[in-house]
Amino acid sequence: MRIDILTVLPELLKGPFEHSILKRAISKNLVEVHVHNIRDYASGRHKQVDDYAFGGGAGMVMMAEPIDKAIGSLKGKRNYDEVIFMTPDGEKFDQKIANNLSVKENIIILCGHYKGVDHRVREHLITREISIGDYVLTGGELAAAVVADSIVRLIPGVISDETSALSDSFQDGLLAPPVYTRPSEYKGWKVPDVLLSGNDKLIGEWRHEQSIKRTIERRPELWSEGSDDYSE
Ligand code: 6GU
Repeated sequence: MRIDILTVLPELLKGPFEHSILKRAISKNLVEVHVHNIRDYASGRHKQVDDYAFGGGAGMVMMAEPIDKAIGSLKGKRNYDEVIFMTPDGEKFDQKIANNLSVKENIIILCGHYKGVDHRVREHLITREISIGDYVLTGGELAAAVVADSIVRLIPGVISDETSALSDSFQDGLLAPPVYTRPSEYKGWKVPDVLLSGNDKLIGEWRHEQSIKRTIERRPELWSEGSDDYSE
């Protein structure tokens, strides 16, 4: 898989891909992540990427031309499955969208900034618009990093134990059960006996019960949405 991220602040996207699991995924060639500065596609002496909004109002708007040129340059080299725009008024990101994107070959992620982008970009170039939640960030960069992280970890081979992505919270519509590690007792705080029993069947049942209990307590709306699948 290849992810191309377009931004006016490439520095903001350096860190997330240079560490730990994402770094290893990149060095194992399981994924390529390329960050492009939209300003490199701007014309004129000032390399302008934003301008005042027609009709007035506060805030600058990202111009269509540099974005069109950046996307056009990428599309000239390979086919893209999706051109995603990160924006607070997009579709709310969730595990289902992450799963869907993780099987794509090539995707472009455009990070919004300022007051937004010239709407013609959204009308003519963008195939999908994503928000990471109902709050406003200063730009789409951190949101793009969130989306890229959640997609990349689903690519087979990225997480050492492949089954661990399948047992994530949300993957089966349930929150994950509690986990513990050594020592079995710390300051008198005990690990549940069942986890030390060595009985895989009992442990599996306990984890499933805990998942259901935590989902009902913490995220009742997830339980009612998914309950059809677990009615047997
Ligand atoms: Cl994708 N962008 C911005 N600027 N704010 C957000 C967001 C995206 N998702 C939630 N808030």
